[in-house]
Amino acid sequence: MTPVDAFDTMVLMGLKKESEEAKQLIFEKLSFDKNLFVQNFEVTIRLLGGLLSAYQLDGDKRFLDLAEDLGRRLLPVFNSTTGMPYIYVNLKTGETKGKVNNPAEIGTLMLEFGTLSKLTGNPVYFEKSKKAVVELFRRRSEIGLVGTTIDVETGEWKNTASHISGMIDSYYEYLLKAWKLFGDEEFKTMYYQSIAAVNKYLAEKTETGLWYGQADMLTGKQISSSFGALDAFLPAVLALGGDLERAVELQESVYKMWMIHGIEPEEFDYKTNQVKYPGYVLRPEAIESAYYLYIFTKNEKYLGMGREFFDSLVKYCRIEEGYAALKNVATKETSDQMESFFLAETLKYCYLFFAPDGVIDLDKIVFNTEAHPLKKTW
Ligand code: DMJ
Repeated sequence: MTPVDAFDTMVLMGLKKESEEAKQLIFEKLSFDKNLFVQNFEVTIRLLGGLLSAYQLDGDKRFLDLAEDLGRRLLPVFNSTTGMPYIYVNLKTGETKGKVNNPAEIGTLMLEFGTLSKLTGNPVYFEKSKKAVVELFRRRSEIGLVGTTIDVETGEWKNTASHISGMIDSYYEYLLKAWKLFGDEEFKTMYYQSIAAVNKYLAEKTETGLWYGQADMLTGKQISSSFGALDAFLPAVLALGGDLERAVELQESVYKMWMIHGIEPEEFDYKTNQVKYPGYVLRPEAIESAYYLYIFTKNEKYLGMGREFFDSLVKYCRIEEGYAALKNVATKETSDQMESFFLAETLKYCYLFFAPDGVIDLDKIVFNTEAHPLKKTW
């Protein structure tokens, strides 16, 4: 997982020796012929997305062959009655499990499966991942919100809490980005309808600024004022969707949350001002949003924000062996953990603030949710 997730970051940074080593390692050792259950969403965004962007950046066809082999093995996830995917699939047997899934894991497959179809000429990946999203969107409530969990066999909602946090977050991101990458207007309509409901029922202005909380998807009634590190993806998406005003306002709140302890907590209650979960697992979202705002506004303030975020990573998370997640952002106690998204995303966005012009052109590429750049070559 790690060399694949990190490969394009190394390429963009011009780390030739390291990327060459990673490439050799991938071709020598990576095999999906394993009797193993994997989580479709994680494998799709990290491995399938990583292999596709590796292919587009490097040109070696073996990356695409690996991606196609993986894509074929993941396809059985869509064999539910509704067409929405199961959570897990066995890479060898095609057996599936996990029928209670969530919008993020159902709706964050389109960019990778769609790109695989475009690059291989086989439409099946695009069609199945699109049907999954459409089926999910169709089941939104009358006021336009989705819940946290849904049974992919019956189509029945199991948890009706609506929010922009983990388990829903990147569903919105991919509605917008699927339109940007494939030019498919149906995604455009689904995104703007969905984000209107999110802004109406989940956004809230308090004396500390603009925040997004949680509400019941059926009634729109607020159930929690929790905001967290994952929610910080939204300013980037709002900006990409053209709503710079809300993006700027929300990024102010994200910055405030980061500054409570000099590095952001996983969860925070914006009404009580209490940190609810004090860990930091090296997440990228706050940095990613600052990067998008820098690109879209050209305001140097976001460059400064990027530098501050990066400096705090170095100050609190750098250890001899790499970078460590924090158990507690107040005490800065580290844990023995570094997720691969730290290399795929967090460091990539940090670097891009200061990268030479032209390394990334947001008019030509779309980042998947794991920061793998996908290029519209079709
Ligand atoms: C990443 O794997 C992706 O960004 C995903 O959308 C959310 N979780 C992590 C980073 O926080």
